[in-house]
Amino acid sequence: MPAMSQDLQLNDLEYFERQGVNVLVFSNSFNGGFNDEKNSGIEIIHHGVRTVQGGAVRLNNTPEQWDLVPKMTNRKVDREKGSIEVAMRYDDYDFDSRVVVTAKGKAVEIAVFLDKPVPEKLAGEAGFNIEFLPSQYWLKTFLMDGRLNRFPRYATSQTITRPNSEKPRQFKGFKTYDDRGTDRFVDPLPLETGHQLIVATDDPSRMIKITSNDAELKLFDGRMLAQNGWFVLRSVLPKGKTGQVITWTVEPHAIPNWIREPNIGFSQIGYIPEQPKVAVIELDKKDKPLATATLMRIKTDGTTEQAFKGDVKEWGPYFKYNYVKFDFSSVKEPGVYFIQYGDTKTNDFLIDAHVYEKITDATTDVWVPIHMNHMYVTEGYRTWHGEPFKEGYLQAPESDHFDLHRQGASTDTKYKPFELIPGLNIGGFFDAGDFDIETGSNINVVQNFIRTWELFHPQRDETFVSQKQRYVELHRPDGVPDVLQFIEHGVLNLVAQAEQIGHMASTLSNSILDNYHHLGDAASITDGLHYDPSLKPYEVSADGKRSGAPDDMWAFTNRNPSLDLQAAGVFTSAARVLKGYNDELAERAQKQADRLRSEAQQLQGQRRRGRRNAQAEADNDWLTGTGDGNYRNVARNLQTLLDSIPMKDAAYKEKLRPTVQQYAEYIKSFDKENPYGVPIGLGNWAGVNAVLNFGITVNYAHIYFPDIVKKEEVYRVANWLYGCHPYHNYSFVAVVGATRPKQVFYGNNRADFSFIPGNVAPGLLFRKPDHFENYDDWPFLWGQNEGTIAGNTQYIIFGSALKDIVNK
Ligand SMILES: [Ca+2]
Ligand SMILES: [Ca+2]
Ligand SMILES: [Ca+2]
Repeated sequence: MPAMSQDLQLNDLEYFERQGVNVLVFSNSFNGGFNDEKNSGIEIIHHGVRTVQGGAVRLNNTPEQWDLVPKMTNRKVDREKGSIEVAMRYDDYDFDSRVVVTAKGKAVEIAVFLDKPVPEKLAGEAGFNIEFLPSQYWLKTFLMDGRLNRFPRYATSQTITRPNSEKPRQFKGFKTYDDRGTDRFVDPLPLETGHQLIVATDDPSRMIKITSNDAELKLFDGRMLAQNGWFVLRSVLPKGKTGQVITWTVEPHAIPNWIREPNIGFSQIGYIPEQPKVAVIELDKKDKPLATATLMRIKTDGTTEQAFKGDVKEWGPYFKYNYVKFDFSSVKEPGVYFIQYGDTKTNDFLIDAHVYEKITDATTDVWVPIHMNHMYVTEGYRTWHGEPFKEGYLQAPESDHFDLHRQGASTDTKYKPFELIPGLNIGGFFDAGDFDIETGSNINVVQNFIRTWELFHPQRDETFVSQKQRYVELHRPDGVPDVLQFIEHGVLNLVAQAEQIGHMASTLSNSILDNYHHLGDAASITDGLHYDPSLKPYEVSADGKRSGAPDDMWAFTNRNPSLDLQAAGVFTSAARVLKGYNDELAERAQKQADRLRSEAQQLQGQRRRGRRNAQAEADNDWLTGTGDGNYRNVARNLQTLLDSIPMKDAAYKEKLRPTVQQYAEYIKSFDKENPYGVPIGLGNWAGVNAVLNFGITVNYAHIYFPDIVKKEEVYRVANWLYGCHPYHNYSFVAVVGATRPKQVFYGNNRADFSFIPGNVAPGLLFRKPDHFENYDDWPFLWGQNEGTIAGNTQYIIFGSALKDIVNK
């Protein structure tokens, strides 16, 4: 009778479960891409929140993102014993270990086994670690062997330095730190040590007791080295021993009969009177759905009244929760409302004809200009950043890079490795929470702005941009529509790449890891002086123009003809748009478009000759509806076809009709797939880009074929973005969403637990096997909280189209 049991049980999804507690053992494994993403190993989901992760054999007291992570080589579930065994390996050190996790009543036992002793090089360094989410533990009490203490709000414990030779190798041999010539690294000292730790003795929802008789427990604060560090509990593996070397008993407290509070999903920005209004209510699987819910109205005298009472309809289970819906579409009277379901009340929201009017303003007026590279950006009394990268960009040498880039043996340019490529420090946009120029993303940005401009001609002017002064000021109109200036700014960098390099760089990015994780003013990432290898480290030339700091950014220049073709496409459109505004740039863009196109076609010609005919045939089948009718293919291609409508004749549009009919079916298919009616991504980066793409296509399909894709469909993605989604009901768009937008995002001000207005979060990160998550007190997981320049400009198209539809 597992459902009634008070003990932890191994369930069908291969994790340990009791009411209020889930213990996952490598349901999510470390993946090489970005190394430690704080998403892997042994994890605890405690009363609905994933508060513990990272349980594994690690090589540091407080591992950082680029410290080595173990590769899982085997995972074995033993139902009879109620245990999960994981084998892990560090190839760099030829070091294997095993961890066996076994349910023992209300606790799990974690046992670490070694078949061979810890390698000499790692003795005293390798240990079993587990990590606690700081924002869920800070200011709470803990007890170590009876000694009381409190988790610090900010990193203020103590450190020592040790010789670099004692530090385990970091990812690909990179270093996350600049030792200032000391040849020593910083190592945190423990907050406490002992044999029994009880965390959060003052909070039953977070209390966990950890005991080890055979090993010393050490508690560290990982934020001493990196703002995204967690509290780490570890036991160092003993030297020279094999067999069962460490045993911990971990007992997460469970609140008796705990049932998660319902999460009432609704649109935080509110609803226009005539649109469908359906709240999706996420319920604990042990929660019994109520028969009705009510919509309450807050009157202008401050009193409340019941505006509507309606049935709650069951949708059914989706991953770990159960879903019901409450439809209050019949309420059309403008006003201030909230939803009440049992004892749960939402914050208030509006029903009003104007609720969509400002949805893109924060993104266009604030987020985008703050991400303009090579400019000084100011707002009122605040400077967001000075002018970055004044020393320009060097030709990247052959290298394997930490942000997933690569430079091959040949530069494909006239420049030698480390030679200055002139003229690249102009225009362009910071990629995301980092400060590099991803060329592909910057092409997308310009495309997105051109699409917005050509369809909707937004005249909004809230930003002063002077390329001459390299100066941007927010909320200061300068007589030029901002979108035009953003297009110009993007094109300035892309055209410079084509002119100076001869083709498109894959990226302009950091050369050293210890300034890649920069948090602060972008202008201080590099020293602004040209790197001169003849100077000693930390030395500046007598004329003050060169330094021995190898911090200059690099241009990764391997030629990619398909990227060149993309650039050629965007240059052609940009030339059209910029004509009459910046004729000189328009001409340069057109010239590069023509050159890149013919060169790229020549380069691609040999490779693609065979493939091209087959592809053309497939496209034609699909366009005429004689293909396999695969909805996902339809979805992928429809946008491109819709975009061509203004340039083509009526017959072209008619030919699209059957495809759009298929697409209308595809839209409805999501009502069966999940309770929210949008495509939900399960990848390591949450699915906002797919959701936005879907929203844009639905909007355009409605604009061109309103008889097939009905107006009511265009609100699906808006609802999702603004709060009708799993986990919580906060808006994913920073500051957009009347009373409750998300509070923290992975922007470049994330160390302040803040946001840059208008940012769009990736959204709900799926953790295997059944958990959706979006932290709103911890910004540092990029997969759920980072906004990108391409995604946020996609949002501008989506929002512009939605406003256009609503206003018609
Ligand atoms: Ca990047
Ligand atoms: Ca302007
Ligand atoms: Ca420099």
